[in-house]
Amino acid sequence: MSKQDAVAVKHVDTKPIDGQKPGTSGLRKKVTVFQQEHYLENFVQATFDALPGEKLSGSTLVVSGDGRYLTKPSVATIVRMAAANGVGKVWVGRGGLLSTPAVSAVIRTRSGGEAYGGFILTASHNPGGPHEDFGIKYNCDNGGPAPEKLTNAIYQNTTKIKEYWIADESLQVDLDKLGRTQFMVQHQDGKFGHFAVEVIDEVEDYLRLLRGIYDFNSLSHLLRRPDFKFTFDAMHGVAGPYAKRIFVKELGAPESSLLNCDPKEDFGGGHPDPNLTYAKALVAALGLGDKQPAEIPQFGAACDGDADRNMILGSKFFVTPSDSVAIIAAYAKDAIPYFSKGLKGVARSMPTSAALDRVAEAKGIKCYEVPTGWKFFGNLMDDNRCSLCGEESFGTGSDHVREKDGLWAVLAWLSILAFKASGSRKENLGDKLAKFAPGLHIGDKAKDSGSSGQLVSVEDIVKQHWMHYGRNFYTRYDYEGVESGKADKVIKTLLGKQGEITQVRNFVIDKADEFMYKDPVDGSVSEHQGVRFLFSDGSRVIFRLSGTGSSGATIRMYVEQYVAPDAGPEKLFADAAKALQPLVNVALTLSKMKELTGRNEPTVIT
Ligand code: G16
Repeated sequence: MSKQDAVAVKHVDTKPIDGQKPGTSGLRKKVTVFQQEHYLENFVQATFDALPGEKLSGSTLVVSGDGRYLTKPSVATIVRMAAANGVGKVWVGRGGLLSTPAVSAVIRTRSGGEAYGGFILTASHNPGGPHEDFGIKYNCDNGGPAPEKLTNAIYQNTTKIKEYWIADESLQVDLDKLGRTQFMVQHQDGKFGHFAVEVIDEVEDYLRLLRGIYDFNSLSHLLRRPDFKFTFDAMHGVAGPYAKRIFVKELGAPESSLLNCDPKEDFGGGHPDPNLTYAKALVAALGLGDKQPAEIPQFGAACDGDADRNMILGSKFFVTPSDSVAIIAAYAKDAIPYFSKGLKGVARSMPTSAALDRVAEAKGIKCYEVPTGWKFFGNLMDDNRCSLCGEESFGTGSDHVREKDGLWAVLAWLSILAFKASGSRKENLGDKLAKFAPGLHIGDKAKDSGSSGQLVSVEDIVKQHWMHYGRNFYTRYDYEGVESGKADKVIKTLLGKQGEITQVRNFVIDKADEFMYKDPVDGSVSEHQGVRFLFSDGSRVIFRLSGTGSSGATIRMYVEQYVAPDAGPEKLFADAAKALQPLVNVALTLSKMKELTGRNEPTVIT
């Protein structure tokens, strides 16, 4: 492109807009808020201004999102601002689409890790559409979400911003067409610079990474077995194109295994949060709904809007996210080639159950406990302290990227199923049970488990795990859309009770505090990360306010109780809701939830 055709950079006067403080994972607001004049531009300029100019100049950035309403115009705006701020090249996924873990993969691996960082346009599991949510976050050159130091600097910049720079509207690219478009940009100081936009295949880099982690041959063998039925629900989020390419094209699963795999700007009117309340299609298909389908698959999974969360189901069986990461840790070395040398260490967020700690202890590796937010795992991974992480909030992942990774988790579970079916481990839950509790049966498939080539059900894998490590009964109550003042009062009431009371009903309080985290790598301290009550029998109740909502407050109440393996199958396999009811009542009493919020029931129970 010649200098005559150069795109001019404009300078635009602006002023600070309130409330641009990033939450647990970026800035999430209603679409109508993002549509205010200068709203997106202010945040993007504040981010550029928080990055070192010498690093940004001539750099490569990734810009893409989960396809929700406002994604494409926002990509176009950020691309024009990147050109104006001296960035050399922008990679955009086809259609403006890249899943959150795929952005991390592109930053870390494409062209040998050339990218300096990236903007991800997503409000994750929150609904989309003209009246729903939008979001933006910045990821650094390690592929992970910006640490608090950087998000604080971005926020400070938003409170002082006076101007931003953007290239003229003639800088346009067809986001649906793969390929590179070259531009000449004329900056405000009259200098010229080169700028390129490359629309890249949204799956390719991510798929290449997964191929190096999993045994695609054995996964393909499993998915092609006529006696194995699998269902994946993308909830109309960005996971769709990845599922089509990976499960169907690469691994040979029938196309009919996929549900809701066409990305939609409003997620088909649904709430793209993979849990028992919102993943309705999957829950019904796996026999966990009101009606029983004629044929129930042995395995089902769903991802959220940006494909970083996952839910794992077996036939009529739900795997809690806390159990899921513990079970992946238990099988990692045997079932996943990437981990064949063993795990360096593992980590979980504080409210996540301690099931993972028990596996770590058995394997002689360290288990780190960090505040809620994937960004806290990044330092541990960068410092080679941990290779596998998980959160109760349906997030699981490893150090292959620096985001949680929904499809990775699905492949991890399929690898465990393939491993169990390969007959390499001669465990037989039926025999074990017969010794343990004569006369107790947990399903016919259990009798076949471990025998050569026989499929082992998800339920049996989980029950075997509990019998070996014990079970951390776990539930989370969400009170969504609570008035902020009332939610604050609940937290204040709980803090007020700490130190004041020592026992609630039969539960003796061992320790009560507000969780504080000191990062072992850089020494940074994060305070006020959840109110905890730890009881003498190892049970816990925890309260915190969600950091991912776009308006009002969501109170999360986490309840956990451990039952040791020697308690026997009847106690270990008991119904979780019933087993936890006494402790749930304690949590409700402590928090005065009903009195202070006026809510008799939570909105979501997981
Ligand atoms: C984000 C973070 C997660 C975190 C979750 C908690 O998830 O990336 O690490 O566990 O928020 O959300 P809350 O603060 O609402 O409890 P996502 O999937 O929304 O990006």
